[in-house]
Amino acid sequence: MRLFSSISRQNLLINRLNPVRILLRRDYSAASVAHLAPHIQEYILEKAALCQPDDIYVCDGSDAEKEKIIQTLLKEKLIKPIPKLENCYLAKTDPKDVARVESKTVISTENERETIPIPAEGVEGKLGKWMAPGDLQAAIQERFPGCMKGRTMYVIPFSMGPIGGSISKYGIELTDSPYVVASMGIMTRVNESVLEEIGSGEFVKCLHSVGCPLPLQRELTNNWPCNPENVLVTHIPKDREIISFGSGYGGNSLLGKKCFALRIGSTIARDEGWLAEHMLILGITNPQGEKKYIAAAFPSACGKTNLAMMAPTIPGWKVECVGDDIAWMKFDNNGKLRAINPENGFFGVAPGTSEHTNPNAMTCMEKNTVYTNVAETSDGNIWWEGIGHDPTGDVTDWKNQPWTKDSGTPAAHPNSRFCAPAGQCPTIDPQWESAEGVPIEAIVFGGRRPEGVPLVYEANSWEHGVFLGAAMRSEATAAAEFKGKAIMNDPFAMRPFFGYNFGHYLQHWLDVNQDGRQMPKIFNVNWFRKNENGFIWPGFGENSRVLEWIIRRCGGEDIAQESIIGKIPKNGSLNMEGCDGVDLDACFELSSDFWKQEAAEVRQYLEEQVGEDCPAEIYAQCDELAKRASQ
Ligand code: OXD
Ligand code: MN
Repeated sequence: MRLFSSISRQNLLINRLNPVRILLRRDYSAASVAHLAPHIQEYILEKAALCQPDDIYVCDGSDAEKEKIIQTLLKEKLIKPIPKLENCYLAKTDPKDVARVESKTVISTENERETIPIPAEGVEGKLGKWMAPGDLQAAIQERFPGCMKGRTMYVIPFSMGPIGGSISKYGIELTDSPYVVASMGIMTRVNESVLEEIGSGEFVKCLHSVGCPLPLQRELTNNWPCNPENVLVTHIPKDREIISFGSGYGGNSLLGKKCFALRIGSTIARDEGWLAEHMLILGITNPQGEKKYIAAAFPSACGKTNLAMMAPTIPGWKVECVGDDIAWMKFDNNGKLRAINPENGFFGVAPGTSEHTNPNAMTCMEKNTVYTNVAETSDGNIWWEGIGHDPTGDVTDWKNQPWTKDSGTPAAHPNSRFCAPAGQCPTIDPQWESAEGVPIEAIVFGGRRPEGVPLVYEANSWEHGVFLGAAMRSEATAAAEFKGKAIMNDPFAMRPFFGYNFGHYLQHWLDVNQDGRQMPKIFNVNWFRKNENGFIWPGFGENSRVLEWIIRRCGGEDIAQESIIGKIPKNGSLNMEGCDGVDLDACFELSSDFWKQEAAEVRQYLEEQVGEDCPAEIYAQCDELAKRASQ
């Protein structure tokens, strides 16, 4: 960590007038600032002048620095060690700061239509929120002046993707939260060398403040600084800039993740002709040793991490993990789609993760992990619902209250998380840091659909596949502020993460299908169909049977038959050896009434939400589905 210096108010004022010169006039050793390009200095000092921190530290990403940050967090009682786990810590947040806040997340462009399609009259738009540039400036001025008083501004140079990789991009996050520094150090590649890589080139500007200047103006809960009444997470695509205020949690504050890798990332991807998607990436190897890679999009909390790290139950097959949340995908010069996971860690939902559902995640988070809002036990361990065993010792819940099974509330918050280094996953793919990315054979969409949607089907064409992404729906998630189990449209699992108008996004997906490119096959899966006894399909490791079928289809095997919705497995083609008692007929039952209604509801959604911005091809695909279901 490099100490820049204490900045006096006066200097900050002067800095506003001539930031670069003033910085260089200060008493630094030439070597310590020589590597900072003028435009980086200018960015840092402009924001420092606004936020008025006491100090500025430039992070170098070293182990010594990590240790220092942990010590700071311990001193501030923001985290506590978990005695049973090596170098693991537990943070508990203010209960008002527990998830992404979609209602306070905006994109700012000159024209509203660049950001969101205009919904039909009287309909609330659900595909993102727009803010006029003038209103954004006003909102910033209401929140940021002096917001870091008494605190340190940390400068985090980070890379999304391997440093130097052809698909990678760089960012600099300025934050007053050491918790964010610790978490970004796991989730991204934080390294001084990023500053050199940026050189005089572009970087994504990320400003974050918890909005709690010192001395405190409100009492903290759990020592967790935040400003829930004034949360605002903003994106300015034309400037490649993110400005986030008031929340210390996850996607609101670890700006490399949803804000950069998806919202700003999708606009960069559109401009540069590639795809930035809410997708896991996995490698699957058959008993003959042939390996293929798949990217898969599921809405938040639908088991992406479990699928990415799955232990296959079919003998001889191996699944390895490249990433569990985000894929950046670019066609190479040979027309092959190649993907990287831009992240460096997993920010996984803890509840439901167990030795049964995800043994690899359990191993991955045994050390060097920051847990947030899980419960703790009196014998020095952590616990959550669905961890697969009873708690050992007395439990203190995520709100710091004594907890028993009769408490009537969950011990761990449903959106509690583990933040663990990806390299610790026992099944991390040997190619996971490949600079040029791994070749993608198949793209898979899915969601939580208790009714009507079969276990797996294949799109008839690229255009049909794009329609499947557009038509995605799923039960609501705890990862955002929604309650209950309503079925929500979540196209491409990107509804909270589009960086620009979804109609234009669909056109971009249609446009990447070009002559000379090897377009991946597209599939839809549903592990979550239910009957009166619960889930029909056992899920988890058994999902490898579905992946096997997908991979065999990619190899051109004649194991699919036409249906009203696309290609489904021919009878007997799904490998069910060793998996008894599954009602496969129920998994694949197709009701034309269900699909007629589904097509009608999807059309209504597209008409109301996307209107004339929705490409005609997508409406045509929807009409085709309705026609096939009516025959
Ligand atoms: C996540 C999410 O945290 O999608 O990954 O909400
Ligand atoms: Mn996600």
